[in-house]
Amino acid sequence: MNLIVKTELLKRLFEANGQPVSGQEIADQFQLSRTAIWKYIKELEQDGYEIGTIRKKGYYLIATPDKVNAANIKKYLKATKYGQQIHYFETCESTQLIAHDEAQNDAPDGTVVISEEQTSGKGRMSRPWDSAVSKGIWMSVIVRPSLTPQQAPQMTLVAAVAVTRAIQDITGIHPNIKWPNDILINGKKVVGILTELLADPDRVKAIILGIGINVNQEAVNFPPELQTIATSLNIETGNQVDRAKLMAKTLEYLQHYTELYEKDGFTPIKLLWESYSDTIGKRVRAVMLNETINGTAIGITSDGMLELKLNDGSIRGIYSADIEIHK
Ligand code: BTX
Repeated sequence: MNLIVKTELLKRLFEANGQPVSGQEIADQFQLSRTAIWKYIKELEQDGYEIGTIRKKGYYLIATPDKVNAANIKKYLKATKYGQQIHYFETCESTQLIAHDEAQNDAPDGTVVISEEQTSGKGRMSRPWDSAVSKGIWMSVIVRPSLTPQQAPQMTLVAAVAVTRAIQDITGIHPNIKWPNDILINGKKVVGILTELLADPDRVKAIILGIGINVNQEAVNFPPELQTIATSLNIETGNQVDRAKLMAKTLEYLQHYTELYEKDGFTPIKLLWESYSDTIGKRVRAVMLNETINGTAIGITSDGMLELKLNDGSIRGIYSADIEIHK
């Protein structure tokens, strides 16, 4: 009840665009007293909203805190399933760890774990992910698509397409995807995606999509070793970007493309992915655990493998590697 009333109050305050909203009307709608509504207003103020009062007219919104909490996301959210449950933290070690617990505890499809800060953000192969306070979107989405464990790795590519499209819609910038999971702007990493699987041999129980988007950092907010390889939407556009709006758009596309993948298979995702990719057609070096190979990236297969044409003309498919693109 608490969250429903708060969300409705906020929605009305936003929709009123600075004009007063009647506390009495909301009190009537929820069959609460005006004092109860006033208490919710005080809670919102504690959450960082600045709210003014005009006698006999009601409450009006002066300023919104820059937080990616459920109330802020929900005012933009069009996805019907993803983001309906949001677990919000000011700080945590890694949203992936919390999402794993939630997934084991039957969290529904589309549940989101989001934190303003991660003290131990994870990349692939135990690499660290820098997650500065309130500068990015550090979220894990628990998805339960009807896919076999063999089809699950392609969800990384589904997520990459969804995030790229969302960034494009919100900022007008056209990022590139580098196989399999990096999203780059001007050759620097702006997004990282980590896909983890909870599965039985024949059935996917949940896929945990860890998505890190650098949004409002300035160059100095990155540690020195990342300053030449990482960027943010703020650095690239010169503008602060509304994280809640971008997150809502990302969830909308994530749901849309996951459903498309379930319904029509991988081909439409593959085509979209290839159109955003900066890997296809390039000479690349693929660094794998036990070997390194050079070749020209010619495409991705229907199960998400990157195909390289080697110098001797043979074709080699790779599932997992770090890719360096030759200039
Ligand atoms: P990755 O292994 O492809 O990238 C990790 C590498 O990227 C690091 O070794 C470092 O060189 C570089 N790097 C670290 N932090 C950043 C950053 N903020 N921006 C650009 N480059 C960086 C990519 O792994 C997968 C990252 C997933 C992060 C999300 S955040 C929410 C969720 N929770 C969690 O702990 N991880 C995921």
